[in-house]
Amino acid sequence: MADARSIILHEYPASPYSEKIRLALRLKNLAWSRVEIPVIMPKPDLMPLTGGYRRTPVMQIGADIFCDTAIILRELEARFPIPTLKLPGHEGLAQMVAGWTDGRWFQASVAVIFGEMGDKVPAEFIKDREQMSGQPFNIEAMQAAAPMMRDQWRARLMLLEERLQGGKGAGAGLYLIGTKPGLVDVHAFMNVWWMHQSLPDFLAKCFESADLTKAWFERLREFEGQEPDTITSQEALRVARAAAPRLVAATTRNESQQFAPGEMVAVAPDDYGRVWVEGELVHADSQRVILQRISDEAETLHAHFPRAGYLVRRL
Ligand SMILES: N[C@@H](CCC(=O)N[C@@H](CS)C(=O)NCC(=O)O)C(=O)O
Repeated sequence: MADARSIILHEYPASPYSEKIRLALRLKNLAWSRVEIPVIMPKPDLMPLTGGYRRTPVMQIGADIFCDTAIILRELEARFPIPTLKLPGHEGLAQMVAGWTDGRWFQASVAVIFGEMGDKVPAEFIKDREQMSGQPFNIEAMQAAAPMMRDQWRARLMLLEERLQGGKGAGAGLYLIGTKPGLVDVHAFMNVWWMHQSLPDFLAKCFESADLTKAWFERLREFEGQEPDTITSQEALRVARAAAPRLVAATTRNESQQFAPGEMVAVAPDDYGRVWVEGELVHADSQRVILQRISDEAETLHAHFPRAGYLVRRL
């Protein structure tokens, strides 16, 4: 039974970004519930929680809603610091690595995986992703580029191998930084996991010259963690309605746009799915912005977004 303290992940099984969070939850051995959300719009029970943010995953704890894996991981680390994934040597670096795993490497995964699926990609999916990105989701172009993108993909995987080789000399080599799994591993895991789900033969071929990366991937996959409960989207709304957002000091500091608590602002991702979520600014610092929103279905909510990769403007 989910309650105001439960971690509720709004996700779908095939989502690679959700796998980052599922892995972090397994590594931390946390209890969690899940709501399976649609792969394409509409997502009618998610919108009241997020105010329009549509991407996957979204984490909910009571009436606090965390949009984007960067802020989800930051919050999990803050609320559940043991065992920590923020290892010495990861601070800041993990999110820099995420810029690479979520950017160029993810784009290579998209081209390889959808290029391979070709005609099997459903028309509604293509339409949805075109609407989300404002750009053509051109399967033919992906098919044509797939052989070159496979090379790209493997080149990126081999950087993990180099890293693990380097670590080995220092007596480690089990994880990307040192002997324990941390946030750098969580980010790097995503594309490898997605390829494993989608094109295991291609991944096996890449692994032929990447023994350490293969062992690293298997090692991370062995963490079992706790099985989540599946709850309905209606139940998640009920949890939000029954809860109050966690108390947070209304503060802003050194804001270059001089935002002050209480102002009406809007927040949107700077890449795709650029829906502006509107609300009253509660808190802003260099890595987080919190908006207070009131929705008919869930009453008062706090929506949390990262700063890097999210635009904030005064309404
Ligand atoms: N920066 C976001 C990216 C999330 C993302 O792009 N997720 C994909 C699914 S894995 C997505 O939202 N696809 C569209 C959708 O699910 O509606 C994050 O780190 O959470």
